[in-house]
Amino acid sequence: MNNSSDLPPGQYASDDFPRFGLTPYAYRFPSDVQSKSIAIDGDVDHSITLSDALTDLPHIEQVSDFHCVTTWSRRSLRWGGVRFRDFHEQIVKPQAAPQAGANFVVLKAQDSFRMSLPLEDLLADDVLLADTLDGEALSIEYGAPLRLIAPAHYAYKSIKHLNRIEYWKDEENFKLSGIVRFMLHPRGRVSREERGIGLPGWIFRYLYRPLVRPTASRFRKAMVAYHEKPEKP
Ligand SMILES: Nc1nc2c(c(=O)[nH]1)N[C@H]1C(S)=C(S)[C@@H](COP(=O)(O)O)O[C@H]1N2
Ligand SMILES: [Mo]
Repeated sequence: MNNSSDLPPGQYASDDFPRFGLTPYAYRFPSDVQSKSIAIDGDVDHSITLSDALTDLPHIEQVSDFHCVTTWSRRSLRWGGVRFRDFHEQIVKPQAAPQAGANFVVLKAQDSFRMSLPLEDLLADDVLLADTLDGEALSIEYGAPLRLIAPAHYAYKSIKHLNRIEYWKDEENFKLSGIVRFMLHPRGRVSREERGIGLPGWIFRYLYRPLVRPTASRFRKAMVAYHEKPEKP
């Protein structure tokens, strides 16, 4: 049922699932949509680059809701991928060896988008490194070739086109500039309405809602332009 009563505070159910993000990213696209390559770096004993981050790990499917901070939510999306926790325990720990206390994780994407989360949040049961949506390989719109899915957090944490993960002891290694700094919450938990910092969460609802349509439209136009010129990502 598309009933908003069981949605988190301030969210409404959207029938659309737009390609979305901060406007500067509308015209940025991944250059490699094939290889699920991930570099692991930061305060680790060994910096490594995996050519396929998902090999040798159990591939699972999970249905979850997706909550954009601008208040639209898309219900019941079926993502497939590997649990971040499995990736961390079975690949990162033995191969890269993050140092004690390197619990602040920075995620980076091919379009230069970047995001941080405490390691603890990434180890939750429902956090995936996802490579499929509805059983199909991720399209460019939805984050090809690999994205994070962190359903308990606003979707700005669910970074698309993921290709680099850094483990740090010190949060100083992650600096956001200007407006972005106040827009993005270090944890961004949906249930607590951690939309941003410096203002109560509900105030952001009114700031963001007018931006939904123009932003979705800009991202849609950019995608059309991309498909018309596939040789120029
Ligand atoms: N690499 C990257 N990841 C990103 C973004 C982006 O612009 N670039 N936007 C974020 C935001 S704000 C949202 S709401 C979701 C949108 O995901 P979708 O385009 O699959 O709907 O991706 C998040 N992850
Ligand atoms: Mo968003």
